[in-house]
Amino acid sequence: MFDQIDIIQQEVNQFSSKELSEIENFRIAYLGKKGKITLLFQSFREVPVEHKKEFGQKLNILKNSASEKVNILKAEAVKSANKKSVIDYSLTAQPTNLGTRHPISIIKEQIINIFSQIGFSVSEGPEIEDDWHNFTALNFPEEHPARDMQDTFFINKEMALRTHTSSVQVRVMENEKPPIRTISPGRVYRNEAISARAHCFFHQVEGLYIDKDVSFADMKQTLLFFTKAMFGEHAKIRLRPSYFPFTEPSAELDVSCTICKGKGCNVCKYSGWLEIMGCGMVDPNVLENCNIDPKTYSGYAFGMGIERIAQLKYEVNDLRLYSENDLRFLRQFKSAY
Ligand code: 2NL
Repeated sequence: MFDQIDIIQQEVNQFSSKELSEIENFRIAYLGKKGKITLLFQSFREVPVEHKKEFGQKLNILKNSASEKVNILKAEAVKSANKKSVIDYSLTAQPTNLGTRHPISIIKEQIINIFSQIGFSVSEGPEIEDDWHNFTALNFPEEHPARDMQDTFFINKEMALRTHTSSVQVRVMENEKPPIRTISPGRVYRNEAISARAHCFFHQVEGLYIDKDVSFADMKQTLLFFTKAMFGEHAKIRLRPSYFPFTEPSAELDVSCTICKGKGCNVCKYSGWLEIMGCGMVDPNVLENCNIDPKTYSGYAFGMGIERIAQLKYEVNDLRLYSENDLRFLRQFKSAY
């Protein structure tokens, strides 16, 4: 009899299940009317008097441990069944964290939109360029400082990270016949110490228009259209003479100060004007380098920094903010399109 208690106790200890029906079957088999433990209680009468006390105690421990086991296993089974099947549809939805577009992307899209309205396509090209497309075809003299390690990130003697997206436009001229009317947005690299005003990479949009009889006046009108579309109808432009190896004549384009509207403030250093891009007539040497006959065709080109335009539109005064991924900065462009 005592042996039987020990055997059943072992069976109880070993039993485990996550299924409610199995647990109920176990309960019936051990604690039910004809269960093993219940039957042992019935045999209590047959136990000799001197063993009755010990037998009773052991039997009670067995019964309690079996019913405790049943209760615990049932509770666990009910809990995991609830987890699987109960979805509270009345709960409010989890808030989703919507990202924001980067200010550089926003301005880039705006520039593309404006130029596409007047027939410009978009061209892209490699960020790692050879010497020909980045410098030589663009009329850079052999000893030009931009070809120096100090100004350009070289990968080897031949290849470098492009310093402007003019390299993309050289590729377009080599591969297509005029009329060519395209802009090339993209990231460019310069070997500069990082500060509020300079960074080792920035973003550019360059434009190129080549056809018969393209004039400086055409360029001026196109850039006036762009400036008004970007900064508003009130915007005025002026062109100042400048120099680039790849354009002749060359000019710098200023817009009337977007903050003080030309009256004079600390953003425009009391001049009333802000520089926004470089431009000029494509140098005949560049056309020739790209197999376009400069006697038949002429063209204008321009280049602007996207960071510079964004700085004026959003009044951001530190270039580093664009690449630090500080959410406090980026979240401010939530409502921008
Ligand atoms: C600037 C000035 C400029 C160009 C870029 C260009 C491209 C070809 C031929 C001739 Cl393929 N010119 N691009 C022309 C004048 C100025 O950029 O300050 N950019 C940020």
